[in-house]
Amino acid sequence: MSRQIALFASASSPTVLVGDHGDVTFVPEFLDRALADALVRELNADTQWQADSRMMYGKRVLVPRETAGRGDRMRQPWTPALELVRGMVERHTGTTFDYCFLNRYRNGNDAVAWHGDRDGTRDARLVVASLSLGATRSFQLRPKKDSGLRHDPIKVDVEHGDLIVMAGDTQLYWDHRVPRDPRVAEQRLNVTFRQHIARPSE
Ligand SMILES: O=C(O)CCC(=O)C(=O)O
Repeated sequence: MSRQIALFASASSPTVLVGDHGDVTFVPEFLDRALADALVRELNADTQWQADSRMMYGKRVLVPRETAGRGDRMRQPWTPALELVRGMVERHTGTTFDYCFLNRYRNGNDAVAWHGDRDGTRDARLVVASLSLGATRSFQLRPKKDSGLRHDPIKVDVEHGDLIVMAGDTQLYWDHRVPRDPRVAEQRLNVTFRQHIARPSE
């Protein structure tokens, strides 16, 4: 199956979304529809999603989306299509990834608030490659409050099969989010390919 699917895969030339104190590129139609559809089928069939919670103002609240992790040495391994796509993303970025973090936005009421990935950690400069599947949603970037940068929010509609790559200083200077959009009735999945760097003690 993977071989057949790979024949249909395509990558368009990237568009630079952020080039100042960060490096964010957007690749529309990184996956063609057949491969994107196959990935959604596999992830829907075979992922144990969990409802995460966060402390907010002293109360524990559920985050408005479901999450999961898959990858090397993880309880949930790569699926065949995910493994294939990991290879494509690795070739595109020139980076290796050993796990991915999955978000499931059940409809437009699910969202992720402004945040940077790996905030405050020494891994903040690692590449994060973010793949969109399913419903079209708005992916937004803005400078962190303490960054000293001035820039209006950057907004891009991410569609089924689109890829966003965040590299360099992005996570140090920029936050990103996917806001609520009550007009959206369909599910969106997001796969962020990441690197787990072993600590000396591991
Ligand atoms: O769903 C997305 O496009 C963004 C996901 C995200 O920001 C994250 O997993 O940290």
